Amino acid sequence: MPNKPDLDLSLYLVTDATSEILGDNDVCQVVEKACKGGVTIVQYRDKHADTGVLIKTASELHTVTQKYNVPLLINDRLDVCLAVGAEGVHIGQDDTPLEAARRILPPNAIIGVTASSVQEAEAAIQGGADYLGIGTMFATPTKKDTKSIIGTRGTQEILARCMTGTKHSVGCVAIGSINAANVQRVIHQSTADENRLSGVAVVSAIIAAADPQEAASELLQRIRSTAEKFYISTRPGVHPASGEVIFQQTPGIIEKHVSSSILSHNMTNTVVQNFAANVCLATGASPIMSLNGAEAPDLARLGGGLVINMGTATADTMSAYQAGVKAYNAAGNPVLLDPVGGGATSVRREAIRTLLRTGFYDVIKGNEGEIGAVMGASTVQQRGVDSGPSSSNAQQKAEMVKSLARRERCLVLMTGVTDYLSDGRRTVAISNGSKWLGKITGSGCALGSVVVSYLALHRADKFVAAIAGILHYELAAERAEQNPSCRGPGSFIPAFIDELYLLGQDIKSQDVRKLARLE
Ligand code: 3NM
Ligand code: MG
Repeated sequence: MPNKPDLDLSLYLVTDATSEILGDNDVCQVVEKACKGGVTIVQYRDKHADTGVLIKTASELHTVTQKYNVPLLINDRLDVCLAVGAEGVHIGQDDTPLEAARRILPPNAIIGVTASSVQEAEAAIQGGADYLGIGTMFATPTKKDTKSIIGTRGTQEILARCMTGTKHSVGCVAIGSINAANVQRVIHQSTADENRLSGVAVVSAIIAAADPQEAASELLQRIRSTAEKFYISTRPGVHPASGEVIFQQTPGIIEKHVSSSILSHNMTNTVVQNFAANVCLATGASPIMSLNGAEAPDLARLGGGLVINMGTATADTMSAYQAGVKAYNAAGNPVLLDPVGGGATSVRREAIRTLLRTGFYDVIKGNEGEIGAVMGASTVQQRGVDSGPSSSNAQQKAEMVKSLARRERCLVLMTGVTDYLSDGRRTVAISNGSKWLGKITGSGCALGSVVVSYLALHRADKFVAAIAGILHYELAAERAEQNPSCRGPGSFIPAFIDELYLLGQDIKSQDVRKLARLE
């Protein structure tokens, strides 16, 4: 048996004996298949069986798990653990208290404790728990009496306090509706700085699977490749570019974009569709304006990016947005969330909450009120979707984007006269653009369409990719405003489309360093 310090929590299987999940299958056979597929630890959990049955089944399970060198823990029942000599127990907050369990079990027994809050986690660590089971991540039909649904944000708060990345750490697994489709973003979004989940615990994703071995092996493979697929802004192993390096890289990225025909898939409102599509074309991307969730999986595989522009959050569009983010997350291609008018109505606030729960966004882009709404801290009641008067200074805005970027583990772009972009580590203020951008409809939405195709194109560093997209857009707007043909918002639009195209043609002869107003 592995010693306690070697406890591998990567893929933690919890059994279930109910017919809805186990069906007619034999739990020992299912666990054996799961062990073959690579589960690293097993918990025998049966809330209803008689003690005699529990001991018999646990003993049979132990024979299986020992064959695969996988520790077997017993849910709640110390007596069953002792009776069969299993490696340890898992206890909930209402079960035998940790210190009593420690006294009863042999010194090398593994004891895991369920924690749903920072307080419970701290108490369990103080008490010497070997690992924490953090939950409930998402509501699950498997356990009907769950007390608190904490999501990735609640999990992140616990991890931030538990120092899972240090040597005094305790391993943590999350549980509740985790499956192959969401496991990577759940791990990514739960991470707090260096503190990440050691793994995830699942019941139905393996027990109810048609092929438990295949399901376990797929889950494990995804868990192990999370960092390559989901990262905040810099691909693992790529040194984050800053200052001068960003200026050096920008023209090359823009030039590559111009001839890329990269897909910019927009789920956006009818008001801006035409303008955004023209903007995409002029920058070298290939736009598709499709609000059909059913075709999102096919489109997601084409290597482009998706804009979810929450302009009209009806039941129909919401299900399309959700299908969209799931499809792009699965394909590993970027998604930008534009929470249009996010703070204006309760419907939109609820829509933001739903969308944040559904998937991972590489970029969250909005004006100050919208970013505030996403933070859940908006005190300003928005009137329409236009940006209202600003209530904070530059420092506060920079702090806002930085803290949201850290919380959601993505890029945050706050648009305005000055745009603020942060990946939680690097924050930049960009003061290029034109006053006319604020006088035409859809200029913010179209910027999202451009940023997402730049992200799809330049994968090494999303922060640098977003800056290149923003500069392409805003330097073109400046040139359009200076063009004699531009007399106001109406004539600005065609001049702007022209300049988006022309800037792409002569970007190599431009001194981006001199033109860009970056801080
Ligand atoms: N404990 P599934 S949730 C056993 O929140 C259990 O502590 C939970 O099942 C907790 O992976 C849960 O099928 C069931 O959603 C998880
Ligand atoms: Mg329990």
